[in-house]
Amino acid sequence: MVKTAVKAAEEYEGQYEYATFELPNEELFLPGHGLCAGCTIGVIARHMLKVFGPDTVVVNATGCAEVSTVVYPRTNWAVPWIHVAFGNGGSVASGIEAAIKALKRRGVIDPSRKINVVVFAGDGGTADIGFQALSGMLERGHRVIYVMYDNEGYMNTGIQRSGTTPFGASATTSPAGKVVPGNTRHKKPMAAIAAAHGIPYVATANPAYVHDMVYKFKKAIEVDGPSFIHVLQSCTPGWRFEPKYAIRVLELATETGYWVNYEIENGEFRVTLPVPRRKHVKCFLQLQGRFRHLKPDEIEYIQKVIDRDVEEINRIMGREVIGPVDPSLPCLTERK
Ligand SMILES: Cc1ncc(C[n+]2csc(CCOP(=O)(O)OP(=O)(O)O)c2C)c(N)n1
Ligand code: SF4
Ligand SMILES: [Mg+2]
Repeated sequence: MVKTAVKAAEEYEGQYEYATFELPNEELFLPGHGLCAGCTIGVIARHMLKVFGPDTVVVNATGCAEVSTVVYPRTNWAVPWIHVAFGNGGSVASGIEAAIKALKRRGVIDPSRKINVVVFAGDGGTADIGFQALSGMLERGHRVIYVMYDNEGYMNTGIQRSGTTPFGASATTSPAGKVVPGNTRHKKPMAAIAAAHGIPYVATANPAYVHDMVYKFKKAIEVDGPSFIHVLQSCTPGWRFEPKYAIRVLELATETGYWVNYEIENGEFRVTLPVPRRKHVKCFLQLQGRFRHLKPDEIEYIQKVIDRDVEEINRIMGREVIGPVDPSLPCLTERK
């Protein structure tokens, strides 16, 4: 999959860089966790820590990432880690960052030591209940990397909808029925909302494109101020796909334009993963049970919303970085 992206990059010369740095072999997110088969939280956490390194404090809000990795007396985190409430990741991380600064001023911590503070929180813990803590943290300018893993629902508590659940998805609090086609609201654009705070670095990422994701993690730690990375994350029981499709479904998110990988660096917007020709959104939807009830006109409505968003992105970029839907593209291609 990375090769495909690199090929696209060649076609769009000059717009696209990949991480050229080596990742360490050392694992700081350890195996033996209780995440479901096909859960991509582990892919995100593992690569995040490879980039951030051992001098990192992880602030983990209540959610799947937390309950599946710290079952007493075990932990999968080989770095300092703190569990915080569902909604206060931004506040706790702000306090930790301020405390590190104070200890450096007093000479308790070597002032030259670079310690990364990262919030690792779900979509519910970020876009909904944790929103004000996040906003305050961004506004005050703390040097914290906020990584929001977005499985598009409250998965840990039984698949309730969240502010980032997409239109048409069936969840336990937005069930599809005869009248209502699942969730009737649209996904909250968290990266754009974070960017509106005027922070130095904002990005979207997709674990199916690991090079692109780690490149963004790397950029985030180089920033002197807050950064926000919105990462799409596939969830086997919540999205209802076979575990073997965990990465394929994420690829389809990008290949259909449902999910666009971009960054906003000091206010400058850039698509980091161009898609010259898009697949129809039905390719992404039909792999997942949560969309299985959708009627053709509802699928076409979702397609139209994506087309409109893509048009806007191309307008901002000043050229076509996300191409038109090509109906000849197969949804899934054979893999060896
Ligand atoms: C104030 C409060 N309300 C509700 C809960 C119950 N609760 C714990 S985690 C969670 C949902 C988490 O959703 P998200 O942040 O998206 O993480 P995910 O489980 O999807 O990984 C809820 C509702 C809680 N812990 N605290
Ligand atoms: S419910 Fe979803 S997010 Fe939670 S561990 Fe399982 S696959 Fe991951
Ligand atoms: Mg969630």
